[in-house]
Amino acid sequence: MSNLSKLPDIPNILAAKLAAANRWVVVTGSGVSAESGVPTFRDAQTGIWTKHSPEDLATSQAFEANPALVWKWYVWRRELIKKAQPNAAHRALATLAQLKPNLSLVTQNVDGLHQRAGNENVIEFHGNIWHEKCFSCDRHSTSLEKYSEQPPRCEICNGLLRPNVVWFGEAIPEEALASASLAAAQSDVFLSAGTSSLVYPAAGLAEIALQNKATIIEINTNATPLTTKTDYSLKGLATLWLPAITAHVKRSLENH
Ligand code: BV8
Ligand code: ZN
Repeated sequence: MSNLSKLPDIPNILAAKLAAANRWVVVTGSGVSAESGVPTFRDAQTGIWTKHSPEDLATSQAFEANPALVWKWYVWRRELIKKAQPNAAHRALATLAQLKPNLSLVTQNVDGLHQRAGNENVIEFHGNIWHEKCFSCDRHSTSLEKYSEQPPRCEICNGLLRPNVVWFGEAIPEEALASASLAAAQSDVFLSAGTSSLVYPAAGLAEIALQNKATIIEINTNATPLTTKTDYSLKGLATLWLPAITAHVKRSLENH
C-alpha cells in the first residue's frame, strides 16, 4: 500500500457513498497495469511492433494470415508481463475485495496481474494471455511452449494453438458477459479504472450500471467517452486513487 500521506483526498460526499456501498463493480483496463511496465493498448507499440496496431494483430484474420507473427506478438507481451509485478493499484483492489465481499472485479486485461496481486474471483472479460485454445477445434489446451517461436500444435487435431483471449470481432465468453452484466445491473458503485472506455461490449457495462442508478466513478489520467457520464471523475494515476479509495473504506469500516 502506498504511503498514505501522499494519497489524494477523496471528496467527502463520495467518501460517505463508498463506505456505505455494498455492491461494487470495478472494471479495469490496461491503464491499471501501465505502472507495472505493461504497455497500454493506446501506447505506441515499441520495437519491431511499432508498425503494427493492436487492433490489426488482435484478430482471427491476422492469425489466419500470419500465425507466427501474431503468436510472436503474444510471446513478446508474455515476456513483458512475466517481468512485471503487480503495482499499488492491483494490491489496493485485492484489499478492497476483502473489505467489500460483494465486489465484482471485471478486467479487460489479459495479463493475470490481478490474480497475482491476490484477487481470487476475477471476471476476465477478454480472456487470459497465459491460456491457449486450438484455432481449429477450439479445445482449450495448456501448452508448455509458452514462449515458442511458432504457435504450438493441438494434441487432438494438430491444429495451431492460439492465445485464449477475445480478439476483435469475437464474442465475450458467455459466463463472463452474463456475470459482469448482472453485477453492473445490481451495482451501487461502478468504478471504471484505467480504461479508454472505447471497446464494446466492455464499455457498455457502465451504461448498464447507470440505468441502475449506480454511483459512477472513473479513475483515469485522461478524459474518456465515459467521463461526462460519471458522478466523480478522479483524474490521475490508478496507483494513487485506488489505494486512496481502499484506505478510506478500510478506515470507515474500522471506525464502525
Ligand atoms: C464483439 C484482448 C461481436 C486481446 C481486447 C458495439 C457492440 C459490440 C461490439 C462492437 C461495437 N462497436 C464496435 C464493436 C467491435 C469491437 C469494438 O468495440 N471496437 C472498438 C475499437 C470500437 N468490439 C469487439 O470486437 C468485441 N467483440 O463485439 O464481437 C460478436 C458478438 C457475438 C458473437 C460474435 C461476435 C471484442 C472486443 C475485445 C477485443 N480484445 N483485448 C488482447 O489483449 O490481445 S481489446 C483491448 O483494448 C483491451 O482488452 C481493452 O478492452 C481495449 C481498450 O484497451 P484499454 O484497456 O482501455 O486500454 P487503452 O490503451 O485503450 O486505454 C488505457 C487507458 O488508461 C487510457 O484511457 C489512459 O488514459 C489510461 N491510463 C494510462 N495509464 C494510466 C491510466 N489511467 C490511470 N492510471 C494510469 N497509470
Ligand atoms: Zn485442435
